[in-house]
Amino acid sequence: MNLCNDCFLRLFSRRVDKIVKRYMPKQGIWVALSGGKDSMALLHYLWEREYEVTAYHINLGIGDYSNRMEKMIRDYTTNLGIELVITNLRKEYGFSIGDIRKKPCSACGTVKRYLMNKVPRENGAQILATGHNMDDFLEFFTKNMLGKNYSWNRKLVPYLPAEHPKLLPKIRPFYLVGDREIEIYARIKNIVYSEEKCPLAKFSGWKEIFYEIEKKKKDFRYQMIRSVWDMSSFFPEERVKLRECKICGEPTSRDICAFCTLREKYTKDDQKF
Ligand code: Q46
Ligand code: ZN
Repeated sequence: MNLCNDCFLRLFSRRVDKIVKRYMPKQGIWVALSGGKDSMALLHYLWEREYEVTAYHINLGIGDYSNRMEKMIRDYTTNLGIELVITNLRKEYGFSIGDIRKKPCSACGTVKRYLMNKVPRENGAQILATGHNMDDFLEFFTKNMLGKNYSWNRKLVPYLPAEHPKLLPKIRPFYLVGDREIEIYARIKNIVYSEEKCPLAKFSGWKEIFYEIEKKKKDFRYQMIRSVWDMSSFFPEERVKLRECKICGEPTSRDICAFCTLREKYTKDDQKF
């Protein structure tokens, strides 16, 4: 669509506000920041609308890349006057994602899910907001369908209520806008973010395919995500009984949670809990 900046910003806000106005509390909002465009734009969006937010960043210990992200986030949140909480995985838990050779992204996912729930909750958060966007969800949906992981599609919604007293509800305000829209928004608003990709990231190619389709089928991505949202509750439910980890007390479906298992495996002997 050829829109002037004002019309673009109106359309962008209309789509984001569909989620924010429906699900976002006014206080106790923690925003997970990686340093990339999505999370930095999300923080800016909420800050501009005077939501009371706390920024949260995890230094994952992926070489200098993690230190560069941390510095940029520190500078950015200081400029906006937003409180920032940082967890340094290596210093606080004795291991880092840079140490993990086998499937580091899967371990990283475990670490982020765990800390992004535990740290905000222990500090009074009511909800966790992440910068996941429409294109991310379309990619998850496509992969879930191809891998026959149908039940995982139940979670591809803009708001996930808490399933356990120790789990925070999650909100994805950018559910109805994608990479390209957020890039334009960030450019218009002069938002600082890093274009550097994590050195461990793998190229999937799915997003490029969605954009190719959209060249021929206008509004393809938006129509698809609306359908994913509508369909989510029709997918089979995974019945997992959550209990508390015997080591850390956080919710898990096993005796020992995935985070404590990782920590036990990768923490050096002298730093073990
Ligand atoms: S999972 Fe993998 Fe990302 Fe973690 S190790 Fe980097 S690429 S940051 S979203
Ligand atoms: Zn645990």
